[in-house]
Amino acid sequence: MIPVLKDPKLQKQFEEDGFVKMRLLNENDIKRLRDFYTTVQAEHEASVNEPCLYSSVETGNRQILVDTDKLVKEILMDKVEQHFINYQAMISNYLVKNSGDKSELYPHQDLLFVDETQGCSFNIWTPLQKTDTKSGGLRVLKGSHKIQPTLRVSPFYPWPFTHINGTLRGLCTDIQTEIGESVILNHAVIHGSSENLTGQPRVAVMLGMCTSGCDIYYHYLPEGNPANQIEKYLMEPDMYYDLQANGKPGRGKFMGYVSYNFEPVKIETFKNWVKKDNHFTLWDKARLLYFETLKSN
Ligand SMILES: O=C(O)CCC(=O)C(=O)O
Repeated sequence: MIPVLKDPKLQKQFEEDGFVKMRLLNENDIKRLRDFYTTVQAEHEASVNEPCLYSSVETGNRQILVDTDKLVKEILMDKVEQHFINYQAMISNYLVKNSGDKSELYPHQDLLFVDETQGCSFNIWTPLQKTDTKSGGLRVLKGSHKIQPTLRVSPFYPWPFTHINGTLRGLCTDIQTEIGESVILNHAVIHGSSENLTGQPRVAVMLGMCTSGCDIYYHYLPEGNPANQIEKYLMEPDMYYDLQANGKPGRGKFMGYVSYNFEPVKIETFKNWVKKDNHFTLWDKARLLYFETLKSN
């Protein structure tokens, strides 16, 4: 894999686990990001369709997206330059998780942006307050980006892991972050976030990144289209400002239709990954391979 992190140890960890935690920002940086959020908070909250988790994209306000991206990059890109190599930055967003006992985000993967045989794409996820299992912290299934290649399209598709989602959820590792820490998260790794019970919205900023030199794609499956009619677009990062409410790109070069078989991952494929993966204890391996029925929730 072409490295994206300068530190070989962190790169190795990122390749093996699918994520790595780093301290990139200081308290003043975080304060600037918080202060700006207070100026756009009302518009974020007014646009909430999804009661638990919402992002700047849902405001439908291009100016908010442009201004957010400018500020995030002004604050973050120096640090990115210090720690990353072979990268291109895409766009950034606020990602807000409301407080509530139904606010857990179940395991999923993020969209596919690049040909993952050639490079990778990832988020730099930076919460603006401490996070843990009671305040919307991230949860990651270490190494799960290696289970099998996947095409992840927008806005909806039959996720190939749904039938074992309950099992995956139980295998995730909770990540705690202090103020100023970021999680670098491969878009292909299975992840979610824990509930937020703080009584306050949990606000994070996310900057999308990918390996330099990779073409950036967006796959759109219009509601009702069969899986052999996925629209594939070649994108420039700023084209993500212009996604329409239904998820269709307003700009982007249409490359043609692609077809994909979204069939559920085979239990045998999952078990082969468990056998080979070195994140599990011997007991977990035995349990998953021989004793337990994998479950959907
Ligand atoms: O911010 C969160 O709670 C979840 C983030 C996430 O799942 C994502 O970036 O895909």
